[in-house]
Amino acid sequence: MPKVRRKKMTTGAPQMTTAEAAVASLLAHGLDTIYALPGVHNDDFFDALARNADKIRTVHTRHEQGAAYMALGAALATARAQAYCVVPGPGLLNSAAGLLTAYGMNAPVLALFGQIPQYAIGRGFAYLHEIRDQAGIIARLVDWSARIKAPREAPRLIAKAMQSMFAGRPGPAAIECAIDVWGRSGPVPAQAPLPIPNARIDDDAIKAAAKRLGAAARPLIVAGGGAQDASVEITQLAHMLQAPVLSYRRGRGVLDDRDPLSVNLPLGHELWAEADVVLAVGTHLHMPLLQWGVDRDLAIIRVDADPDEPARVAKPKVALVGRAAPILRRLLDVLPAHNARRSSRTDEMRERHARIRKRMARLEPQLSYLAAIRAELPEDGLFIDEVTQVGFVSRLAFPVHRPRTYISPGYQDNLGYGFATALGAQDARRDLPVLSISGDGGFLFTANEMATAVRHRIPLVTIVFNDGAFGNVRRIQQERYGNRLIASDLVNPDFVGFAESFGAAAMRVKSPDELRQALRRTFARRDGPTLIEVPVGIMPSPWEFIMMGRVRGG
Ligand SMILES: Cc1ncc(C[n+]2csc(CCOP(=O)(O)OP(=O)(O)O)c2C)c(N)n1
Ligand SMILES: [Mg+2]
Repeated sequence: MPKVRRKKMTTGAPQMTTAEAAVASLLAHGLDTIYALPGVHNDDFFDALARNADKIRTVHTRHEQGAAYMALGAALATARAQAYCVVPGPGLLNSAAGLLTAYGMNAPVLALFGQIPQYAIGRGFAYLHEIRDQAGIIARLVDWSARIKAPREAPRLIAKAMQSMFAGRPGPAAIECAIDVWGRSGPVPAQAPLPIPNARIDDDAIKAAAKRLGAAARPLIVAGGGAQDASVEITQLAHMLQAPVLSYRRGRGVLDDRDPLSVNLPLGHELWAEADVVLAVGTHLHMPLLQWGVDRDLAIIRVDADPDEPARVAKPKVALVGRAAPILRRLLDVLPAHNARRSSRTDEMRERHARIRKRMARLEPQLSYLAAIRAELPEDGLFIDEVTQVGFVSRLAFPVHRPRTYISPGYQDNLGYGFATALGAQDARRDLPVLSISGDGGFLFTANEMATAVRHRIPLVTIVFNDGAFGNVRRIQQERYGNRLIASDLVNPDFVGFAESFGAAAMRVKSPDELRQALRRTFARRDGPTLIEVPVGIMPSPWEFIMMGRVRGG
């Protein structure tokens, strides 16, 4: 029976190679760019890209991690699916940190991996780039993966991959294809993009949530990465409830930081201690649940795209599963009937912000450098955070005004993700200024991609804060390990000379004021990549504002 059906489906279907079918399918899903590094396993696929170069750009990087991170940055900056393609074995592993980060950040990144000849997979014949159980390795990195074994399978599997990247918790998907299958021809049936299923909204749960929130005396909203597309709804809810909105890394910008109800981590920690009802939207709630504590006086309402997420650490009072925006719109409809009369918390919040700001004022020069950046980076420009001193403070104190304009690596917090991720963001959003910050340690993880930036004329502005050290590690060794320094000093290139040697613009600035002037000049030009080196000394620790203790539940 299945055989008959298959025959019917392919009757009259055009003859194509697997590679041609895959490229046609990417185009059918709206992709216009692929980040890639070629090799013999994927030559037929790259030739199909070459023959479609007027429809899909191939941005080649200098290392596979660059390709994965660029696809990640492009996905985060556009909220659309993005793809990268690399060779199997070492190519796959080189890209794996990027794919892992895409998983942690719920980013729709499609990885296309080559494979050894189809007949030999799993047999250990020592083919070029062979790796044991490649499919098994991939299956640990993403939620959905498959291998294309014949041309006719390509459109369906790519459509399924695309669907999986947006269904439930969004995230990456992966497809393998053997070296001898990419070039094989056969009939290829048409396949339209598949619909993205969304969970039915549970009206009983909406009512329960509305009742609890409406009656709350000290409501608090916590916004994570899953709230980025629900900015309008969260802003309305916050005002309706006079509820502060806590955001840290991935939720920054969901509520405009000019709104006094937008609160940072240390203020959120205080408010968590006082809250009677918490509405957590698109967040693991990792720090609150695992570090700050819960007790019976706190009712938690979770909104999450992943049905397994809400009850993972502690069972919430109400769980709403699905995309945040439609759920919150329904909640906004029902809430007024249950909402208590509320007086404005503006004055209280302004006073509390002022107190936190005063405590954090010692975080210099980080705060002044961030102020210089904010003064010059337009509101809709993108800021790409890194695992560095200025980055840590940015998570607490860089004012963000719009959703999806602050990109931070989330719980992987992997050093070296920033520069290449920012390149992808800037490549995909050439209409906006994109600014990347790195430490000297993190920058050299993907500094080779400066060649990619110049080759593809990507006008990214990169600031490298150079303290000649894995500064964060060094400070921990100084403070907690009796100053026994190990593996934390760094030998660096002349960063300005380094960037210029690729043909990028570069300059060195020595103060926040100089940085501001350099940024103004650079943003006015935007005709290619620019590196700005900022030599810095030891910076004060931000950790007391990040790793905070238990305030509930004993
Ligand atoms: C992939 C990865 N490797 C190692 C670390 C551990 N780590 C965290 S911060 C840091 C040092 C960062 O140095 P740099 O980029 O120069 O920033 P600085 O702290 O000096 O500002 C290291 C090694 C990490 N977070 N991620
Ligand atoms: Mg450093």
